[in-house]
Amino acid sequence: MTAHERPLDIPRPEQYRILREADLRDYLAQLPAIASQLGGSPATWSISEVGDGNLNLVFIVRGGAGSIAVKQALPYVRLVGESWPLPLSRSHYEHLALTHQARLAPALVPAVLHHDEALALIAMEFLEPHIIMRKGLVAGTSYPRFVDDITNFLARTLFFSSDLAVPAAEKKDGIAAFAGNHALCKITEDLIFTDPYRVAEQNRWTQPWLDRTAASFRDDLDLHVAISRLKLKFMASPEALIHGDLHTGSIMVTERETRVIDPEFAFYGPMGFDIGAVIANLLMGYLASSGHESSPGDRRAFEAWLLETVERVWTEFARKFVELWRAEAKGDAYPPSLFAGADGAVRLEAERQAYMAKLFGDTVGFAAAKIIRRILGLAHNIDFELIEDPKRRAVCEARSLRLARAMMVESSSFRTTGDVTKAAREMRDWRPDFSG
Ligand code: SR1
Ligand code: MG
Repeated sequence: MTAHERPLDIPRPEQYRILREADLRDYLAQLPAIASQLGGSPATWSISEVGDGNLNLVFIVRGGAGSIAVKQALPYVRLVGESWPLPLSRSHYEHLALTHQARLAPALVPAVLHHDEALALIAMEFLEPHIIMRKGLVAGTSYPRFVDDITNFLARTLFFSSDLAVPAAEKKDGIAAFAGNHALCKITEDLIFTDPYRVAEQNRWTQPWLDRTAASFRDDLDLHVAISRLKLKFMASPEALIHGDLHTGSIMVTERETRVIDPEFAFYGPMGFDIGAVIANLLMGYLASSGHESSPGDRRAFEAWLLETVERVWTEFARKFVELWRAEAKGDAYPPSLFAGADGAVRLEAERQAYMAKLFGDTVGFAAAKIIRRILGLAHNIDFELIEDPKRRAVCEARSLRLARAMMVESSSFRTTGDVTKAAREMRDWRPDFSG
């Protein structure tokens, strides 16, 4: 049997049921390790469903001795309803990815306490007092540990699943192990790389202010070429095991800690998709910030931190990734025997720099795609949505769309992170013309 034929231990429909709070209590009560971690009698546990994401149920269970989080996949997209079925197997891939990430970056992901394939359920360490980073950014909070933590996560998870670090056979087994997660990839392929650029029933934007921009994006062939190149890269570049949905809603933070959650979109894809997701969400936080001001300019210091963070996410990631490449290159790519001697070492180092320059280009393109989808596509984010005055929101969104279009189409103007932050700073005070 080849790796591709290996049966996946995915939930069987007849064993699956959607858990209500009372069912979950009974279910957890018969798991000795979990019951003792919660402590006290199951009847006293408080259980509440708190999921505010687009796909799943999330419960917080509090007992006398401790608390846990329980995530259960629904057989459909929660945001839309039963009309949009979605495989439960995403829980299998999430568990696989969490296990992989825990090996490589143990302090940066929640500990898994229990996994039930049949119920598509994962019980995890409850992160407290962590909050979803996106909420913190809307409130104007900066996070001093974030750059170091997220760049450790990115550099280690991406490098150690790439052909630079692992032998070819192991890498291909990895690709095969995640290949079945194609329904989640398809969501990304449609919602990020296709729908915002065409008429699609589920698209929405802040009307009427963005009507003209949305129409122009549907007619813009330069943009259509650029997004199609990115889509192909997403579909056909199994560079590393990527998280696949690394926005600031998938990151939990305190001022001292960072944890990456929710890797259900994981598969072997292009590294720039993950790095771009982080950078896109920081840029959206930046361009949404003026919409959350109580008085003009009162968030300037926070905004400066966000742009500095954009720059440092890339430079620290690149530094750590190249360091790993110099020290831990045990994969089959770039065989050392081809780069022997002083000249070989010089050429290999130059090649590393060229690789990083290309990865930076991918990152900028994917970041732009992630911004556009949050403003013109189905799934929006609270950075903009919580700006109550729709015209004020539209101003922030129009600035973000203009920046993202430039990042995607004028890629030669974005060679460094400084180019990106300079363009974002210029966009911060641009006044869109909504007349006509
Ligand atoms: C229908 S799912 C919409 C979005 O939610 C997830 O968080 C992903 O970002 C996906 O694209
Ligand atoms: Mg998610």
